[in-house]
Amino acid sequence: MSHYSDTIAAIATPSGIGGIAVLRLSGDNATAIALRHSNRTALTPRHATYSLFRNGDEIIDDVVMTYYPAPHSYTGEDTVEIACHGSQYIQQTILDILLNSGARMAEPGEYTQRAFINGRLNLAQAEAVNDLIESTNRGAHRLAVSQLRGSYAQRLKELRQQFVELASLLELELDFSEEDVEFADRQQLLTIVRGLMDECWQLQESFRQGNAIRNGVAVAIVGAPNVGKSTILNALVGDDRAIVSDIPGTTRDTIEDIVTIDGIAFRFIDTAGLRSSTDIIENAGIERSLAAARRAQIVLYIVEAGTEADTIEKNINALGDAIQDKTIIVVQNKTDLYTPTPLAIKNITDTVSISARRGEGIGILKKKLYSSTIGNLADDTPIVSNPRHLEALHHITTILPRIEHGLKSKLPADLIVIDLREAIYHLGTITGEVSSPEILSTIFSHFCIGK
Ligand SMILES: Nc1nc2c(ncn2[C@@H]2O[C@H](COP(=O)(O)OP(=O)(O)OP(=O)(O)O)[C@@H](O)[C@H]2O)c(=O)[nH]1
Ligand SMILES: [Mg+2]
Repeated sequence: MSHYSDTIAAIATPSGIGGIAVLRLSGDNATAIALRHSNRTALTPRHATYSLFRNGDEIIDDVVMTYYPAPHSYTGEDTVEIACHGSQYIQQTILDILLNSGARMAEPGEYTQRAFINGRLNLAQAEAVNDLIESTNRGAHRLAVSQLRGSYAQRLKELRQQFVELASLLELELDFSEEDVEFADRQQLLTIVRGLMDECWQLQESFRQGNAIRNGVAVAIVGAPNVGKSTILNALVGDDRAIVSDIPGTTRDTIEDIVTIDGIAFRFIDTAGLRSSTDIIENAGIERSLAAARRAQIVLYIVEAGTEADTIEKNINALGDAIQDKTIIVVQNKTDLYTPTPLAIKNITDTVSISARRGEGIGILKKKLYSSTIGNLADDTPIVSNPRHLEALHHITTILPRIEHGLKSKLPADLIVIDLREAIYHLGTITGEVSSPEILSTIFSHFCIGK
């Protein structure tokens, strides 16, 4: 049974001229409205039916109508898709006619919202539909597909269900508070709380990666003047993007370019060489490279191969808070001239030796960039990419230790129940068991009409 009484209509394909365009009708009257304008008397479920589309006596177009009966359609409602010729005039005319025949114009994302309300998708999956439509690279696409399959939302839903049951048992104890009974198994609750804590931590951690996949990773290229930073940018981009010269201080402003490595967009920022200088313009450039390092997730610290580890460590430390908590990769450049030394430096994520001029080692550098972003995540590891989910996870991970503590110190059930209910609420906002009208309308307003 559908929860909506009205039938909605929209053009589902992008605006503009195409070979064909698809309009969608969804709701109880979808077939009735479609047949009113067809020369057919019935539509066979899941069959493509060739038909005229008429308005009274006027023939508008030859179309194909496909009928998906409830509840096995995308929205869970009776749905008819009308494929017409792609002229904008025809699309618009057919839409107007459908609206005049009793359909209502769909709101952005309303089809997916109905799919959610009718239980066809959970909320995380519904949001992933939009990510799928918006995915512009392989990484983002892979992410949306895995989220659409619902892996982690499904897992959280199960854990939430276990919480709900235990919370009910705890509440039951409150009704018998005189009698000092325990219905809820404290040990079982503790085990679930700990399992959930692990799960939430992992999901939170995965956000960094998920975010990188969706929005790209900023990589600052920093180091002393003349070590080959701009040459490295050019080698990564595969183009003469930045000016290279043997005069130290060549790069004075920051230069950026984007390179996609295995589906993830990396935004490289070449910066002015770092050194103390009395040249005012160069000083301004150095300030900018520190700012670039601050903005970046990954810092490539470039040195000439063979530079002493002590010197490198000292210079990196001098960057101070600009590189705190960053992934730092030390790149020993100019291996065609100098021999790289093994480096063991604290807080360094990785090292790599290259010759930017000859293009040697650039492939390895790209691999290291990729793996330090994605970590050692297997392809099917759930990745949280949705800021709304992250916020809910933050709430949950602050509540869970309280519950754990409460259980260990044998706090009364009524105190534990309060925290438990709160955790249950936040879990529900991810999977959609809890969904306020505001949450729903913000989510679905980002969708396009027709989806
Ligand atoms: N032999 C050799 N020379 C290199 C290599 N990479 C860069 N160079 C040379 O080193 C000099 C400086 O290179 P740049 O890329 O301009 O160095 P930079 O770090 O951007 O310098 P600033 O912008 O001045 O800070 C140029 O003459 C490059 O051709 C390399 O791998 N091998
Ligand atoms: Mg330069």
